[in-house]
Amino acid sequence: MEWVDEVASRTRPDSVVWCDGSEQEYRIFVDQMLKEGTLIELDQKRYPNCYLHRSDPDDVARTEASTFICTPERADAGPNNNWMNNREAENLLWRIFDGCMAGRTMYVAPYLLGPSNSPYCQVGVEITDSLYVVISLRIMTRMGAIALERLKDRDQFVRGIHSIGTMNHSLRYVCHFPNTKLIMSINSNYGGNALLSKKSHSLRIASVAAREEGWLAEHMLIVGIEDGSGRLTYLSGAFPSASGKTNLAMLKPPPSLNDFKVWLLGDDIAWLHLSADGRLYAINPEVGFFCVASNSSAKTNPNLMEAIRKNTIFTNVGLTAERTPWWDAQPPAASVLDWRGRTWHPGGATAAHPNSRFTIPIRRYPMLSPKSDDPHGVPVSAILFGGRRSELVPLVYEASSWEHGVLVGAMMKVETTAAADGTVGRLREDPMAMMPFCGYDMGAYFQHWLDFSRKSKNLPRIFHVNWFRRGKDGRFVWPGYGENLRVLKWIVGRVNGEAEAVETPIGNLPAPGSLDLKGLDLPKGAIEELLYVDREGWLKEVSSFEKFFKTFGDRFPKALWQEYWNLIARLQS
Ligand code: GTP
Ligand code: SPV
Ligand code: MN
Repeated sequence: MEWVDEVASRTRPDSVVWCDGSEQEYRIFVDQMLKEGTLIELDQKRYPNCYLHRSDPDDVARTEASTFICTPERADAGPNNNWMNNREAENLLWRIFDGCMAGRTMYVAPYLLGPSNSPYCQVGVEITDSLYVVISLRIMTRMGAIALERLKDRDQFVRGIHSIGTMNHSLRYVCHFPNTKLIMSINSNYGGNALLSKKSHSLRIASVAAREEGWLAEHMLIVGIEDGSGRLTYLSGAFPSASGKTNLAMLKPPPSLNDFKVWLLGDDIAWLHLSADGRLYAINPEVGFFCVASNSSAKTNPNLMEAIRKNTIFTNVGLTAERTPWWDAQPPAASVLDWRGRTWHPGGATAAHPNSRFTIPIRRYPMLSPKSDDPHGVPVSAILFGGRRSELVPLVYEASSWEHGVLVGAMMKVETTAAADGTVGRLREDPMAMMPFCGYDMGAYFQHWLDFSRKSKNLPRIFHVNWFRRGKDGRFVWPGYGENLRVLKWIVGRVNGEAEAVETPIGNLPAPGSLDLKGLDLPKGAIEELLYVDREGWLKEVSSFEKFFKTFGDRFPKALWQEYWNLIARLQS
């Protein structure tokens, strides 16, 4: 309460509202937004309790250039983060926050990350003047009274201060102070910049604590794969932003593999703790999805299409005359307004913004794992790293050891997507899909990963997958989506000692015939292309990482350099 008073005295709102997270309160907030025009009601018969939100056209994605880690020493943030001195940053930010809520209401939204009865549960409090943030937090986290309850016997919580400010792009800041567990964000109202529970708390602040306390806070999906015999194998997977986590977590088996069930636990963030049995157990701190609209259809993701029919906030999609949401993968519609509310003409720029998103309560999801609320989480048997790579990188390969797997994760690259500001399709490094989200020096982060092999002999196996290879015609070679289960089946087979592999310099690939391709009509030569290891190409690829790894200086682990030189030697031999 002292802290809330202090923030109020600096930002000077007209009133302060403490959020209880109730249904009734949600209705009041939604009604208020409908009146203000920050939400648009969709056809309530076809989309009950669903609304459209249009953001400021200049505020549609994470802005990495305005995201900072603020610590006493630059070295704490590493070359992977923008850095500001913590004291200077706080002074600067308080000057921008000064009086910024005048004429507005300040909302205090306490939230939990993780099940309330979990030893890994964390409390955060976000102060904000944005109702869009408040209603999103209520979908994405366990928000309200339940979190205050938890604070009764402790004062440990992550403090988040957010304001829409004036939306002045040049004064936009998303600043993280890991040492005091404080986040300050102003002049953006976009998901990853403004919902401070998400990347800011769950990853940037949590990753620093995770290193100190010996666990992992990762940009990962979590799924349980149940095969025909009822055996469950849990996988987690780190793919860069807009590169397939949600879609893999929501996978619907193709007809030829319909004896499988895929249970969802999480689609974006996983906290992993080592248990007494030496296994890594994963929980999803969130209880909602903030997921990509583009390409989502009954064909690519039928389970998602079912989930969005109720209680969903659509951000920056198009709107049909029937007041239904509309985006690229929807059947053609007459008279559509684009995401900015302007008349859309077929063939013009996309009606929905490429980074348009759905915010959905996880309980809407038809194949939610019965373990999704388990306080200890689920034991992970395999960790998948995945790139978005049109060339070179095969459909799947397995690392030969934990250490080799850490190198595989460290050597991830992605063709950039619309999830962050900047050019789309530029190839850049994104180790473990954490480049934008690791709250400290990634050299130390790699060491933290390596350290797990000293603590346990029972760690998950590590794999790399790539659904995004393109042929000479520019089209995807692999059908992706539900068909990805064929690759997961091989991975499940590997961890259970059933599937065959061939050794190659980069790792173990499926032996001929060991990938289940029954009922899949791939063009001739496609699977050979997808599983080909081009030594020359790989030598170039691996060599390109030397410069990147050197940016971490002494903090880059010696053992990882050793893995690196071993890989180069294997490729040259
Ligand atoms: P964030 O929420 O930004 O972290 O993204 P994400 O990793 O959850 O990605 P998501 O599953 O939303 O997929 C992003 C885009 O890639 C969407 O347009 C998907 O339709 C597309 N996509 C996902 N899986 C596949 C696949 O297997 N093949 C192809 N071709 N596209 C895919
Ligand atoms: C991502 O960019 O990885 C997302 C969306 O999942 S955001 O919440 O903006 O981080
Ligand atoms: Mn993400």
